[in-house]
Amino acid sequence: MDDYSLDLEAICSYVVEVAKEAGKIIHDAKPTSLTTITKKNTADIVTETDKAVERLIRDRLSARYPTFAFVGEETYHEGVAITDEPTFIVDPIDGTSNFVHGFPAVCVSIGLVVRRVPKVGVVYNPFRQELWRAAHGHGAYTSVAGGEPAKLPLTSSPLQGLGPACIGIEWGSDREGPNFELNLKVFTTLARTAATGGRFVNSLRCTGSAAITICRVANGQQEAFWECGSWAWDVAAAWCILVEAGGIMVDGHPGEWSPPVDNRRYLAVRPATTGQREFVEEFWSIIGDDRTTY
Ligand code: LIP
Repeated sequence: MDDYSLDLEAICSYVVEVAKEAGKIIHDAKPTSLTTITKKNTADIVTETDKAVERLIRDRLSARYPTFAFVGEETYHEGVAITDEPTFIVDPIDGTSNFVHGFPAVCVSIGLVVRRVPKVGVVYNPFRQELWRAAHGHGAYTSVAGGEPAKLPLTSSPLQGLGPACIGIEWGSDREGPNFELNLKVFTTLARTAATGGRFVNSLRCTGSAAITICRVANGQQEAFWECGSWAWDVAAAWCILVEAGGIMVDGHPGEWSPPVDNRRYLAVRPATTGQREFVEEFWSIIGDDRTTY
């Protein structure tokens, strides 16, 4: 129980049921160009399935928890604020571009935040039947196809800086201006050799789903994930899973070690016995004084 007297484990179990029901709709959907709607640009899209799934999740959660607030990607509009009250933060389909391409890195992401801190997280990929779940204080678990849940992290060793790191990045939908320029600078610095001014990291990965990538970081399978410009619904659920696994989430810009869930700039670092702080400081040093507009 926390200070709102919430049974977080019971909430998590119910959210898993809802995520699986939503996942069946996503799995059985057949998105076409007719059901794909362009939002800001062709890299920022939504489908009728996103909207239908959000309606289902909202109905289920508000019937069971009528006093909790709800923020969903597809019903969000400017002015909606995340308050201190218990709030479900939902991305009905994280990885919509993957979804319309039939690329199976797609998930339902349902988080519960209290005082803007993630307390419950469920991420479910219906195409791989891969589930991650966590409730604050109770650990994080993953399972595949209904198999035995494994406690996270699956693997853990000391962090040894950027050099040996596999890092998740995303291109996002801003392809000009300061946000794009900072992405280019960070990506090329991570990739370049030391002789040409870079950090020569082991590898960069771009899956098209922030939630799934953060869960992989929580698993211990990638060292970090960095994105500026994503939204609370992309990260809220996976953030809880990451922290329960022993990872940390800090600001994507230098300085803030405890950002709020709607920070829009995120650096997730995997569970490790040592080296998390040094890893973050090394990453932040690449950004320096450059800033995005988020
Ligand atoms: C997407 C993210 C992705 C990010 C995109 C977008 P969507 O979520 O998960 O990592 O780069 O900008 O926000 O739109 O598929 O729910």
